[in-house]
Amino acid sequence: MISEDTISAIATPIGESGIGIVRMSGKESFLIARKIFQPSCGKKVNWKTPFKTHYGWIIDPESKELIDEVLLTLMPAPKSYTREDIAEINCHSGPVPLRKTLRLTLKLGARLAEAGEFTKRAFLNGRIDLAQAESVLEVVQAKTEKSLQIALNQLKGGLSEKINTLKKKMVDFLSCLEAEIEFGEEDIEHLSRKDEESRLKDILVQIALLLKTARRGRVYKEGLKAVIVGRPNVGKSSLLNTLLQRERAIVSHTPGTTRDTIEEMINIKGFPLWIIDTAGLREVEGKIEEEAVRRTHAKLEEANIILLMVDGSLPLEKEDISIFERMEKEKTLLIVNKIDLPQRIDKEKIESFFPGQEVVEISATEEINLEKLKERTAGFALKEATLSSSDSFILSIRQEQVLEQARQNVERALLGIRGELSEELIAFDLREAIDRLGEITGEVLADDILDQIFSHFCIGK
Ligand SMILES: Nc1nc2c(ncn2[C@@H]2O[C@H](COP(=O)(O)OP(=O)(O)OP(=O)(O)O)[C@@H](O)[C@H]2O)c(=O)[nH]1
Ligand SMILES: [Mg+2]
Repeated sequence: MISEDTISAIATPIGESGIGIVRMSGKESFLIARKIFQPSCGKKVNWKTPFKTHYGWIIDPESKELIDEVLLTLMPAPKSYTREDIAEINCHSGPVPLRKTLRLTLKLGARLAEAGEFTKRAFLNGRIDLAQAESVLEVVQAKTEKSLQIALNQLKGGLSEKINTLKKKMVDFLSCLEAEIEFGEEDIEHLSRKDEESRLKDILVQIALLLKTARRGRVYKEGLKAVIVGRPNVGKSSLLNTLLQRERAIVSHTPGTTRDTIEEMINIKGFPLWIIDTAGLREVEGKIEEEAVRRTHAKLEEANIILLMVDGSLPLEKEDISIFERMEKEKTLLIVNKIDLPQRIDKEKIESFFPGQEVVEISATEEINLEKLKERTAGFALKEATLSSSDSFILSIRQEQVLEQARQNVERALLGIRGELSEELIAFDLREAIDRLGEITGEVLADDILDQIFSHFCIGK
């Protein structure tokens, strides 16, 4: 289904840099390029030679105004990103030449592309399926090498393959059911209810597995949260700054320096990790100040890792202990800071609160043992995402919801079998589930879903 109109957009970010690209896709793109491009030194362009780059100038055909010195690449259908004729003009990247070149293409008959429309065409023209199209966005947004690997695996079709295998199993089963419905008691071989049940169970297990790997994959995409907590002045903000390698938070010797939470992302061993610095928890009249606790509490709730810090140069205080008591032990990593100073802390006492756990001793300002701290933190992160990246997938919220619906449909079919419901009803649920899987790869689709998906892309992608 090749589109009728030709789209055009600036495909690179606007700003001053080396190269900026205006890209056109559609039937008229070569024609428009021909009207505005003049090869240098009177050379001729062979418009039929594909994938050749031509050097020359963009000139307004009406006013003869010189717009930019460019390289023009022609990619004829179907061997292009969209499977349509694509003309890419590499301009000097400045807002003026790019916008002027774009405006010329629009004047000569192209239409401004919508967000994600190039990728949408690649999908509509059958070069990639919807799961692959969505992963283009994941590739662009990947924040670490690992999340990039996962996204690229999806772009290659890894997720689609899994979905299609699952779908085939369901279709096979459905056709057995349908044969039974059609031929009733006649002489075809019937599946026993027990066989039916075990086939559905197998399908359920596989959907559940996919949902689980997707949740883990999300760790690589969205990152984990590590919250630094402790009483005032132990060095929480200093640790944040050292991990970021810049002075993000104000550090001072006055307790109570940090008032609000500060969140920043770093890359720890391939995981995007949000480091959250909090206001010190202090004790007023024998109780931890409730307001600070409340503010920090919300952060602790959503934290995957708690970096609980004490000051090694001072004896343990009641405040430290009441903080210890409030933390979820399984996700807490205990840090003794300021080991560059003479140590006065009672390590045995700390360890009695965290039996069997390693206590990491660091100096935030002198950068001692930071690698070890990163490794231990990554260890926590790994617990959340124990799969190797090639097995992981990042499902978009939409894909996850659709897969969840499919799971519910299969579950209903299974209940139907157990409850001796008619084959028709079971087939109905199964058909629904198959349709849901089709929505992931894009075989079954409503128009507004497409618009919604591609609206997250940038224009020119
Ligand atoms: N010697 C030494 N001093 C440190 C170390 N880490 C932090 N400090 C000092 O301790 C003081 C408090 O540091 P901050 O990072 O502001 O402490 P905080 O925990 O964020 O304090 P609040 O925001 O008040 O809760 C500052 O004077 C830091 O320079 C360390 O590893 N060694
Ligand atoms: Mg602070």
